[in-house]
Amino acid sequence: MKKQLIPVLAGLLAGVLVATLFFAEFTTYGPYSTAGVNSAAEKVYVPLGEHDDYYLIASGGHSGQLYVYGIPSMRRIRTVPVFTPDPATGYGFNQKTKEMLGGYTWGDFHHPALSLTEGEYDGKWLFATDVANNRIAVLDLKTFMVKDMLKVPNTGGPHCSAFVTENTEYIFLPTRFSVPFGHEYASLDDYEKKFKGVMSAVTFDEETQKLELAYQVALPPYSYDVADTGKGISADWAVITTYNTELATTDLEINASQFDRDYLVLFNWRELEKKIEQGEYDLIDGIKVIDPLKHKGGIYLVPAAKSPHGVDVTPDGKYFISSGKLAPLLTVFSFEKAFEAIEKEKFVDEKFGIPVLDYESVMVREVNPENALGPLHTTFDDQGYAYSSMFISSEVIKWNYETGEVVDRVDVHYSPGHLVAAEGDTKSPKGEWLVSLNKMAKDNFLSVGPSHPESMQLIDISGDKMEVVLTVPVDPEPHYAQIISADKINPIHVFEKDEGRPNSVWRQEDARIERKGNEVHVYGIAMRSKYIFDANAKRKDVIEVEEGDRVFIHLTNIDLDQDITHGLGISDYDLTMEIQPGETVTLEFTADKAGTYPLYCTNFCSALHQEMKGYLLVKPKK
Ligand SMILES: [Cu+2]
Repeated sequence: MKKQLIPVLAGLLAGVLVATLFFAEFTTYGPYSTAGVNSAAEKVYVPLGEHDDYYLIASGGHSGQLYVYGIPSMRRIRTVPVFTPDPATGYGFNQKTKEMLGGYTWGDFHHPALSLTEGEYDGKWLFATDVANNRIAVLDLKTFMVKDMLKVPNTGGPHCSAFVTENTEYIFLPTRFSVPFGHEYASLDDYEKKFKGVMSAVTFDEETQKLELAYQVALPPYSYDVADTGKGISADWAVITTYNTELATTDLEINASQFDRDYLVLFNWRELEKKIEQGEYDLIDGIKVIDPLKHKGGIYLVPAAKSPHGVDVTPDGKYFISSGKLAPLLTVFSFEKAFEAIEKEKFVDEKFGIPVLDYESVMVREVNPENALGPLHTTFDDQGYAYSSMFISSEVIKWNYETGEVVDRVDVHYSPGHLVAAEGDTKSPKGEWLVSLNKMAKDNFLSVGPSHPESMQLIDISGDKMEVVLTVPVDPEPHYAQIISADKINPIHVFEKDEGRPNSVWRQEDARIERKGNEVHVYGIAMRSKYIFDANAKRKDVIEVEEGDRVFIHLTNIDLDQDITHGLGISDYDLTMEIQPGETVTLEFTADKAGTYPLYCTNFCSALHQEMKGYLLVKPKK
């Protein structure tokens, strides 16, 4: 007995020691500390019947989707398809959205950008960019649906976009990779001569709800990373970070990290607009292109710390802060100093026709918090503080951008990329909340195999000390997000009944099937709990066509009640659609397989939802 007692006690002691160390580790942050449990939980609790105070609008990265969360609960409210087909909503399956996606089955949604009025979110539109397939989309925030999509030419991934000017005059999309015009073949030996770092200026017309390419700028063949627009005194300006100013064409890990400084591109978009008006551009494949080698002015380069990633303009519009991912520095630059340097032509060099400003004459201060590594992005609160993410040291640093003083630091888990504070990139940030978009979750959640989710952490920034109050998993991969006051967004509950809408049917007796040659048009109704495709048929819920027919099913959901959405799935035809209350949607396909195919409502709509079904009958060719 005595012999056994020692190992047992030793084991207990070791256990206590391990537990102490373990909890000591975890009491350094967030909801796991005993003292903080209630307050952190209370801070994020939103009772049933009440709603969150803010929307968090996050890009879904290479899922091609938009994620909508509520803050402070961090509940994921909706996944909205943007660049990728989505069977849950029929997006990319129905006629209109299939055409809009242009045949692509994925996208890489990098940055969401809310429309602005006088530098504030107006809650009307959301712009989204696809880094994989060079597209920009616009969503109507009354419906959270994509209204238009534009393919952007001459671009190798609009990574540092979209960014929007103070009154949504332009949405700018600088490329990530340089490519030759028209994506034509070119040897990489001709990189310097033939490749261009094209930035596109896109406009959005609220009336027609259309995006249009206004002009492009042929910037040097660097890589462009992130960007921001000015505010107030700097409202006519915008700034972009570059890397690979070494013009490396292979092994960028080494070859694009040679120089101690890369550049920020500083440009005056009013001046560029004037150039276009005055005809100072080349017309290339029908696109107006400003080439700084020929059309000088309005664009400048500012040297910045090695391979900068983020650049963010302060709410007062006075400074732009760049973060060098290969240098531990946060650099504060002054717009006023830059304007003065431009006026006095304090140029130290010229690159591809663009004057390079003297670093010292634009820089205000370098901030280098002790042991903080990998600064990426900066967001702002309502008290004059900046919050910067540190990718390598996995923390958020709170600092005063007027003095450079670091006032607080908090660990995040792990490796934050972007971070976002409530309306933190507008003229009037709200403070209150900050979300750290972490690239790694590692051990935070139950394991689902070798690939882990990313994580988002909600941080209370209302007091002097930042407090991590909630950690949630997230699908790959939010690159950027914006937080907007919930009261700025007013979605509709049902689509307005519009009897003049093409292909719509509102009275049951008007539902009909019309044949025009080998085209069959079904003008049908979806309602609780049935389909009416042909009011005069023996079986109103059956569509019968001939093999080879081109079929158009135009369906109107006449249930004008909130949340009564219907669907239509056709078995074995790989077809699905969603029809929201009051909406008319068209599904177009060729009936190329003869046979009997059940169809049914995919979206639960009533107690008799299971009864909402019918048949597609495809008569074989004789
Ligand atoms: Cu239904």
